[in-house]
Amino acid sequence: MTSTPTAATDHRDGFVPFPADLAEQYRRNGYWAGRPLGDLLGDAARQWPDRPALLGEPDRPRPELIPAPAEPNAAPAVTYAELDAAADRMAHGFLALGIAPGDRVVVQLPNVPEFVPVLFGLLRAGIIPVLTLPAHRRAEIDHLSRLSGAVAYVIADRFGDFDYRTLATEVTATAPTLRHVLVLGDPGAFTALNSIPADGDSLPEIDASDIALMLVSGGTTGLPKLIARTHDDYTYNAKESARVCELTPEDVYLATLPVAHNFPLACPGVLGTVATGGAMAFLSDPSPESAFAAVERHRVTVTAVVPPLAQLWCVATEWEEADLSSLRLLQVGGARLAEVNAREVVPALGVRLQQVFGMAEGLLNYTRAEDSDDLVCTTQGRPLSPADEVRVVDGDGEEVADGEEGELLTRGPYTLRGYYRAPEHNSRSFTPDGFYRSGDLVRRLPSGHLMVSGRIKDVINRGGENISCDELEEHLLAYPVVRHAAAVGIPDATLGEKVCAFLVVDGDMPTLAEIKTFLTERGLATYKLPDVLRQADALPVTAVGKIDKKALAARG
Ligand code: OOB
Repeated sequence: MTSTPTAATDHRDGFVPFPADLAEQYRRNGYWAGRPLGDLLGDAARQWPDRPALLGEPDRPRPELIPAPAEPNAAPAVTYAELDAAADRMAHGFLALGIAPGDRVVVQLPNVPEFVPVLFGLLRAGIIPVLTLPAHRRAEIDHLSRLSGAVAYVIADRFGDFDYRTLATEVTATAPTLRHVLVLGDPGAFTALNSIPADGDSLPEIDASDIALMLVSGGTTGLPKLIARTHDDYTYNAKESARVCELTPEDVYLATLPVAHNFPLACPGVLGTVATGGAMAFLSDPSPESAFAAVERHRVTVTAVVPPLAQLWCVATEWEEADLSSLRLLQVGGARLAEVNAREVVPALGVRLQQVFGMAEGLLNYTRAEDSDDLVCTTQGRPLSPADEVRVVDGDGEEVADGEEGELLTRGPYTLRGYYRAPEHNSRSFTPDGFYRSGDLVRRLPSGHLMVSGRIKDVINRGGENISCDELEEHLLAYPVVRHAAAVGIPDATLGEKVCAFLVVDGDMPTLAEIKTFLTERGLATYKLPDVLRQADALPVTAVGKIDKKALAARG
């Protein structure tokens, strides 16, 4: 060994692997197949070479990075064989630039089809993508580049009215390890992504227990953390999700949420679609107008949204006239879908609803096709894998009975054992026997279905009384004109915190007195009633579209 670790060896510093005995068990029981994640695409190309993989848009029928088809009259969609070849050329191109297997590359792309050859190119070269969201800005990108020790940053030239090349100029000036900026579109002072594809003979051998990619934690406090997902665990995550969601080669998946997020990426998302030979379309604007047009144009069968978007889509069916009849499954997750809103989905959109309660850290819960309407509308599903271990515990770490509220702890074949390079944080976020403390409050039914009742920290402490924001919001949503509701704690000299409720309404804003009377009539305890009521045109959202409580509290 030389004294200076090479990039290829040091990527495992600060990675917390699965313990050997459990890993062996996951392999023996067939959860882990020992195959690199990049093989999902190779396998699909062998099985379905001529099936459409990436669907183009009317103004951009063929994505960049994919060579023009050999036959001039070929269909506009990119086939699996073409996508596979493009991913190989990207892999050789990254290596030719001097980016080595094990190096980290920050990827920040909007929802465009080019995301797929870039991702698979990196995976096949053994280079580790750090998947950031389009909404991340200097603070996050600088932090994630440093934490991962990334050597390159992949961006699109612009998206909406934001120029990522300006951000890249700022970040390369401060993040010490970034050597390359690769740009989709007009590169400006940097390197064009479409100038790098290259031919080559061999790609590196990949150890399936090694890190495949890094996801960014969705945590609402502090700077994001990195979640290293292995080839074994993420392949299982995507394939098993595709199986549970009954994806087939006939499915058309629409990536509506930012595709770097675990939900549209692998639950079953893009990777699950690749694993089953379906087609993919990419939406950069999730407004009902553009989403519904995309559903009609591509005959989309499956997509995933967050609850605020599901609500917006339901309302929009009143005026949007696009044909949504191809849609068979609407996955809703990422935050709690109130029962009243869940019950609206089927009549408004005419699709099957699936609730998904997941986390970038691993554990996924899905409602299943065979579940009753009540289970689908009132629970957030049950674990994906028979090997998922779930404990629901009280404040002392003791398991509570079914139906009782407690914190969800979990470990399993696709749940992380520690955040990347975060030992201090890990000592708090994991139990000594390796269970991840999710911070989510849930109740488990005897069937194994979970009902999410809130976050341990999403509680307002009003003069010593704890108020669950989720509970209060559910009641507020029952008020006729209320479309969205969010409760936050705001500082108060006497009580410590008091309750501030933000409402988005269709019609006249109720007064505080009207709301208090309504909630009291619903049987809510007096100490839980809002002290302050504020009207909002819209609630601020996080990078993936969940309601941003931090921003609201600051406004309170
Ligand atoms: C998904 O992943 P993240 O990492 O952005 O956020 C995870 C957290 C969970 O711990 C929970 O607090 C919340 O988001 N959450 C839900 C939920 N789904 C996620 N809370 C209530 N109900 C739900 N259905 O958000 C994510 C990852 C993969 C699939 C789906 C969502």
